[in-house]
Amino acid sequence: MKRLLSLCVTAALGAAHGMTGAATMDLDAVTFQTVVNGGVGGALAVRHAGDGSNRLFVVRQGGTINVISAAGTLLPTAFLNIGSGGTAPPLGFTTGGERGLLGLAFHPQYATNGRFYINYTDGSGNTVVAEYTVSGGNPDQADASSGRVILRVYQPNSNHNGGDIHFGPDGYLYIGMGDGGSGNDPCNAGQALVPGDMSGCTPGGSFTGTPPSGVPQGNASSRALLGKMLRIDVDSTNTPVGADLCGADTNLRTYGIPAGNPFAGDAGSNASACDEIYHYGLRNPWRFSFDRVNHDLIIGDVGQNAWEEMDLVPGSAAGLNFGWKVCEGFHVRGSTSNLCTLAGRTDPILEYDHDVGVSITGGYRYRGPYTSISGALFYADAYYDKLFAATESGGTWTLAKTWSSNPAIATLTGFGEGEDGHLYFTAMGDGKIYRIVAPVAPGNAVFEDGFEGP
Ligand SMILES: [Ca+2]
Ligand SMILES: [Ca+2]
Repeated sequence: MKRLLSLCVTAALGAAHGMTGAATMDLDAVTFQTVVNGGVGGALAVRHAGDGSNRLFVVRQGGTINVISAAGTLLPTAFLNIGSGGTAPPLGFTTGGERGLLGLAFHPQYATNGRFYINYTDGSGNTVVAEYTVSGGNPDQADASSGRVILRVYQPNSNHNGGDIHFGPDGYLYIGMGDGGSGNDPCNAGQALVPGDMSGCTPGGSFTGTPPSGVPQGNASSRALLGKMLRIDVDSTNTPVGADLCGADTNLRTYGIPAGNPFAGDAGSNASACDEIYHYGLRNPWRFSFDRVNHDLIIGDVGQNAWEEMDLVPGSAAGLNFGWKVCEGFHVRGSTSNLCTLAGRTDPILEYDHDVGVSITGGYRYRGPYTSISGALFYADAYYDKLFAATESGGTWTLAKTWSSNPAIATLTGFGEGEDGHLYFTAMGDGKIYRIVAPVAPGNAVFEDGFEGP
C-alpha cells in the first residue's frame, strides 16, 4: 500500500505543479497518517538532517533522539541519549515539566561536517545549547561524548524555557528563549535589551557548581537573553568592536555575532544591549519555524492568562519587538478588550483567547507535496487538543479550520518537516508521529494508508 501511495502521489504531482494559494485550498480533505505507531513518548519535534538520507529525527523530552529510516522504520537504538541510561551532557541534565531535551538543529553543512546542535535543560535548571557530532562509522549514531557547550543561559524558574532552535536560511543559529518563567515576566525580560534593565531583578544569574575544565560556566549577564529570539554564528568566534556578549563565557569564546544583528556593537542605542538578540518582546516561543519558500520566521508565543499568539517576521527583518509583557496578543496584557498601544511593537498575525485554548504550539506553513493545502499555516493548542489551519490573503491571516476531538491531536507539542517537505506532528501523550495528508490537487482523492481522518 505504501508503494502504491508514493506512485500515485508522484504521478499526480506533475499534473498539479504550480497550483498554490488560498484559491485552491482544500482543508476539509486533510487527514492524519500514522507514521510511527507508538514508541516515541515525549516527542516534541521532528527534524531532518538535510543530508539526502530522507531520515526523520524525533526529539524527545526525556533526552533521546530517535531515527526513523527513509523506509519508515523506527530504529531500535537512539541516535543520541543524554537522559536516563544514556551519556549525560557536559553540564548535566534535568527533565520534567517544561524542562528536558527541547530542541535539535542540524548544521546546514551536516552532510560534510556531521555537526548538530541541541537545546536542553542542564543539571542546574539552566538553558544550554550544545554542539555534537555524528559518530565516525554509523550515520544513525551520534558520538555521545562529543558534546561541547556553545551557550548557557541562566534560568531563574522552571517554566518558560522556550527551547526550539533552527538554522535560518542565512546559515545562523536561531534560539527561542522564554522569559525565564514564574508569571507575568517579573523581571521584565521581554523588554530588557540591557542586563541592567531587569526592573529591579538581579540581572546576573548565579550559576551553581563548577563545570569541568574547558566547559563554559556561563555569563552572569545571560539573564538578559530571556524573552528573546537570539541569532548566533556557530562557525566563528568573531564579534563586533565593543561587543556586548551577554551569553559568552569570559575566557571561552564559543560563538560569533553575525553582521546585521540589530544590537551588535556599541553604536548609538546599541550600547550595552546584548549582541545576541535578534528579536524581543517574547514570553515563551515554545516552537517556531522558517518558511522554506519565502524564509519568513513564524513564532508561536505562549500567552499568560488571556491570549495565545502567532508572530511572523517577514524575510530578513531584524530587531522586532513583539510586545511582551506590555502586550499579550493584540491586546494590553491580561485585557480582553483594550488593544495594545506600545510604540514600535509588531502585532501578531493571529491570536486566540483562552476559551479556544491556553498553550499555542507554533507551527509551519505547509510547503509539502500536497498542493491542495499549499501555504496553509498549521499550528495547535497542546492543552485543548486542537489543530488549526490559517490562510493568508493580502497579508491578512484568517483561521480557516479547526480540528478537535481526535486522538491524533491530543497534546500536540511539536511539528517538523521532512527533507521532501512533508509536514509531521508529534503527540506527546501517545508516542506517535503523524503526517499531514491531503489531496495532491483539489478534488483529487486523498492518498493515505494510515489514520482515519477527522
Ligand atoms: Ca550591543
Ligand atoms: Ca506579542
